[in-house]
Amino acid sequence: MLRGPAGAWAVLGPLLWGCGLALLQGGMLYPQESRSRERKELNGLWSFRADFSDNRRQGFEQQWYRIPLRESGPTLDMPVPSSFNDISQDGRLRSFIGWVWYEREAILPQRWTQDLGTRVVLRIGSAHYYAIVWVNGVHVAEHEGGHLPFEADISKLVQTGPLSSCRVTIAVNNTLSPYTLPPGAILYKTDTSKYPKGYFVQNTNFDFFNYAGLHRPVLLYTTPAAYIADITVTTDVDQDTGLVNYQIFIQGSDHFHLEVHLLDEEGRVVAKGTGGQGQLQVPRAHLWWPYLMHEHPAYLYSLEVKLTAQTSAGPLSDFYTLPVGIRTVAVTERQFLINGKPFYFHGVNKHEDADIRGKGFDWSLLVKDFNLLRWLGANAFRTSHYPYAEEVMQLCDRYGIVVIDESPGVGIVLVQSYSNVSLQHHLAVMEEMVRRDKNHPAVVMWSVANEPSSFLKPAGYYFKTLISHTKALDPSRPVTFVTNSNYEADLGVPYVDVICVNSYYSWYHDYGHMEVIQLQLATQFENWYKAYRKPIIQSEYGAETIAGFHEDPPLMFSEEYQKGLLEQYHVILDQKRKEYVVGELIWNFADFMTDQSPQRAIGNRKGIFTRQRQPKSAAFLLRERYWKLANETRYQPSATRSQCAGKSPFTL
Ligand code: GCB
Repeated sequence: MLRGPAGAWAVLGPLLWGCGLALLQGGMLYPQESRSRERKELNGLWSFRADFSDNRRQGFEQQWYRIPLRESGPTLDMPVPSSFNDISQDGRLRSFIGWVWYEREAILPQRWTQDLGTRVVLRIGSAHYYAIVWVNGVHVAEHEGGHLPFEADISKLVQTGPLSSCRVTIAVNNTLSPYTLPPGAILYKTDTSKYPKGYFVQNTNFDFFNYAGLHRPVLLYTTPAAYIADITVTTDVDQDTGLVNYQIFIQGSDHFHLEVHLLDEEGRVVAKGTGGQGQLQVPRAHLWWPYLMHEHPAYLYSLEVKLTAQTSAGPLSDFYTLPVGIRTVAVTERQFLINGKPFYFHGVNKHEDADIRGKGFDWSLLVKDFNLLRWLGANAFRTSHYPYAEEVMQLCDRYGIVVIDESPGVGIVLVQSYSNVSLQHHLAVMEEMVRRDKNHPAVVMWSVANEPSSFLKPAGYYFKTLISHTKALDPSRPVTFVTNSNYEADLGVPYVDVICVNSYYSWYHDYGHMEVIQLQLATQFENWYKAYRKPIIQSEYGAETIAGFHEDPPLMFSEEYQKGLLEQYHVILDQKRKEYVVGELIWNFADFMTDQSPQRAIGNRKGIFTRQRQPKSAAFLLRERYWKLANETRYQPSATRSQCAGKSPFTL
């Protein structure tokens, strides 16, 4: 039976898809090459300087952006993308708080600087946390927030002079405040008998190292002056016909014509349309299925959009191709449905984290992680605790790895972080996130936060507003946040569609007593379910484990203890998944760096893989479990509706 509010959006979602769009101004399409578009990556070595001055403002006082950085003082070579923290041997840089400066020259093709029908855009994938950007000394952009892209149209700047190069300067500040996401606070230590004058530290309430810098690709790309600014696609299924609703935003011209073609994986046109908005119908559609749920998961169509526009510079064409997965998502009182079939999340929580590069994007690491996920038989992950790189989301679409897409709302524990200023910023971040990730079939649910103090009085209004805003932006997906509050005290959970609960039985309390886990976990599930009658995901559980530590009988921190603890959880998960538990996500996929503290032996060691991606014993245990779960929950299409005759099943 469909539950009230969730049921309503499950039914109305596809019809309402146009309404949410109106709230999203502007687009954030992934920059791609096409017949009308070029891109030039600015990855590689940049000049770099951290501003160690007492007030950290020397760079602004001396206007470091006006002349090449090397002319205003010494610089370091800094790779982009990468965090800057672990690159040098300078301990001060590892824990640096304040402004750092990046600079790089880019040579532009002549056409980009001479053809006024070309638009040149500078795009920064992620700058943590606050960024100011200049091109040739001219301020072009400013952005708050460390995990989402932003861009600046620099055509006018590069098309006005005889220059064929441009100098890009980016100042990045990693300071967090109670009003940023995630929140943090600078603490001045004023006792001069203990600390030097002006001494301060940054306190945070999250458990990962606050890596900073230019974490994702920086690039220049072009579009014609009249261009496809945004595309939004939602999908539905009627019997065996796939429905693809599209809406396209154009900028740079009021007089244009749009053609859309939907192509299957063989390149055959299966549907076409014209105009900025419409519905394509695909008879006998191949649905997008999660990994291991179907013999041919992750089927992607291509939506080819062609714009022909009249402009003052003459007629222009623009081409953009969007991958489209046709699938539905719905929530009932006890189930999470994908394409109308019960889906069980068996997967992991991750971090963007690795040796040396910190949170810097790296293709080798990315592909290795996806190979490990597939080896493990994981069908899902949560982007704990911030949106991951766009390239990660693209691979999830291609491999069928289902995503709970989480905002950087982690560590919202202080009362100030529930202020109007914080809420407004959080709403804006959700807009940026939905705008960026709305077209990914892999994304099946938004998570607005992790472990906030949702028992505090202002949390009720805060989460009600935040969740309803997110639903208004995207009525096609359920919304949640991840709680660790008591079920009776939580003021945010009434507004979620799926309850996501973190618990660390026999780890953060009852140390060493694995015998209490079953009772405590069963009580947890029963309490939440009785109170809300909503499906539940065990969104974190785990134990700190130093690879190579062995103790039998199991002791904390040994590989045996991690395995034993997981096994105790699995007993209850196996009972409750027959009722209303719809998923289990281990904490964590891999060990990761944190702040230094007596509880952390060089980072958080709850990974089932080490930070170098080698398996601990628990990885083999989970692998056996996940493949078994996959076999039990696989959807068997009837012979007549088989969607992939002649194709080999996807197995490892
Ligand atoms: C949690 C947090 C996660 C931590 C984890 C731990 O509840 O959500 O960010 O890393 O516990 O290991 O303590």
